[in-house]
Amino acid sequence: MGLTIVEKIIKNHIVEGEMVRGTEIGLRIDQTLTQDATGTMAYLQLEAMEIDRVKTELSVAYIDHNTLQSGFENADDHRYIQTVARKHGLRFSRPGNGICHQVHLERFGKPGKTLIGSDSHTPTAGGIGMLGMGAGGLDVAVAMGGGAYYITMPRVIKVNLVGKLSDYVGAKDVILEVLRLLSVKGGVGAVIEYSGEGVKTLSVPQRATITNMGAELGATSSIFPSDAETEKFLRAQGRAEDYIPLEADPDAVYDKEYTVDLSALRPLAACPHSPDNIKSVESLAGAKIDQVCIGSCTNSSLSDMLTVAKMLKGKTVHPDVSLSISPGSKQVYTMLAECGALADLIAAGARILECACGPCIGMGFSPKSKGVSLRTFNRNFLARSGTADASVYLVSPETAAASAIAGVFCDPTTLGTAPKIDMPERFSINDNLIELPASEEDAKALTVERGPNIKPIPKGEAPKENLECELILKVGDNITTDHIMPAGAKILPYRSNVPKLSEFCFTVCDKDFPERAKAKGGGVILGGQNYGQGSSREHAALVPLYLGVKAVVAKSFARIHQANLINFGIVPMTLKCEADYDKIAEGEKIYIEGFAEAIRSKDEAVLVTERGEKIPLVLTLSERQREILLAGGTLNYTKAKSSAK
Ligand code: MIC
Ligand code: SF4
Repeated sequence: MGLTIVEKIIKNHIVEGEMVRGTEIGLRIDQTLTQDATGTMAYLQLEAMEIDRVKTELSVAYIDHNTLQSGFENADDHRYIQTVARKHGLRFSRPGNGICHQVHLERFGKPGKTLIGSDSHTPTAGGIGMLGMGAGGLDVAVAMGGGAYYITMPRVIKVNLVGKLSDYVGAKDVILEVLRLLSVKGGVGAVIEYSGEGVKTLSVPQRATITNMGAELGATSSIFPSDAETEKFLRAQGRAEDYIPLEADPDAVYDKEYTVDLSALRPLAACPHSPDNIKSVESLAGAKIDQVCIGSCTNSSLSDMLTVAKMLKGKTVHPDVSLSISPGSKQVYTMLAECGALADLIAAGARILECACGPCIGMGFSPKSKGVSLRTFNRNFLARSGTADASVYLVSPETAAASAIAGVFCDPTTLGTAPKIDMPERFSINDNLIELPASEEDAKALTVERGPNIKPIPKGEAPKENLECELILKVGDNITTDHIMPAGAKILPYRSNVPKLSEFCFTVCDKDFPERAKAKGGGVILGGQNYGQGSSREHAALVPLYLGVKAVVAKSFARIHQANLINFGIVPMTLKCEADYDKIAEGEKIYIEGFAEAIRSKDEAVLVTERGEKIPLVLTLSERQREILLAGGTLNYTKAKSSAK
């Protein structure tokens, strides 16, 4: 039987388990990446596990999220990460060098290799045929130490692309169409593989836009074949030697197949507050807008920026619209400057930001009250922009630029023939902001700098035999990690300070939650479908741990968050019967007899409510995960394992 692309990569990297769908497998990881908002925790954990030098082929620490630096906190974190990287054998991408996923694609990603990153958009690397996966910082730390990364052997969904995109229809419209077809839950447990004749018509940056936003499908990863386009891109990056061809066998078996006709696609928009709430831009045309933001790891490549520059050239941004542009990397920024396109953007009235995540993670550029913001980003979750009552729409750079000029939603296909963008034979290459680590010998004398904002990591505890506590919070479906642990300019500086961070936990849903959780000494949370979707931030598990949360019961969990809960010793359990969700009320006392015993060896447990309702719960855990939970989390587990050795 033939293999899919992802199966070929897994076959070359599997170190534990069998390639049987739905079972746990361990993979050897070739490369890792971190960004600063999750990186501090990852490196604190690397240090706690006493890993002196990284054992991967390549590990890179990027600074791209917390670059506002409105106090000492971010700068302290940057210096901490820089000194850890030097000492422990990582490359360090300095602030100003760009967004991790864009830079990694340009300078480091390799077809056929594995990459995990402490950021959910790590699958961007699938644009060059690399298996990139988002993970919690602790899992990244383990991989840096040479340990395996565990996932459930994924289902493989094939998206067959036919035809060719029309003028002014972008790669963003392709992934928005896939989101319309599959929804934010449609990719759970799966890798999305793109194939078909249409693939050849898409450049690597276009493919990367599509794989990037596969994160919003809940997918484990997304991947394109590695072909002549991939070779062209790598050669233009001065990395022709990194190319290998990679495609699925003709008789590969897929779990599901969809076809997207690129020629039939029209510009689309994801409407508030979910990336799968899709409408055509045509149906929104004429509605007033207040803000446009172009950039983020989804749409900040040179070709995106050049397209926007050509559309804005000689025009002025509408007086009622504020337009921000953040190029994805120093390479993109430099090349925009070199060819004069930057001058066109500035002349049109764009507000040029540094090459970083910026407004995508609420670091500045929040919209006005009740503002309508069009963004080329990948997430429009409630309040993520920093303005709770704003309406954020996710669109292509083409739609964004056309609308910025018009002052209203504008379908760019009404503008006639699109400008032609020629990609360079060779990108401008200058890695001077990527610092190399100290040699192993020199590293011994180096000290790691730790500012006062860096607080110790809370420790998990072994579970009690019986669990008796309160249901301290009940929430609905599709709760994101932005609900659990919001980001933004006010909160992000505390990513390495869990006690301070805990003051903001779940406040988007319930402003009293942190106080209540503290007063009750913790308890259990009840969620709906797809609990914990979105970001990879392990703070969404660490902070509840700090507040005393012992278990989360939900209808279903998002992959990375479920792994993070287990890593910190919080037990994820699902409702056997979804209708039982209605039988438990917030504030009720609950009891689980034989809680620890269930974790040790059972697949089920029964939760009894104060009113005597008996609710069966399911524990879907591998042996390894049971051991981790019994040890009170991965840090305790790894330490116990290494001292046993
Ligand atoms: C995001 O897009 O939500 C982030 C910020 O990049 C996160 C990581 C984080 O919370 O630091 C992600 O996607 O994993
Ligand atoms: Fe940064 Fe936004 Fe991409 Fe997250 S989604 S990595 S915040 S640009």
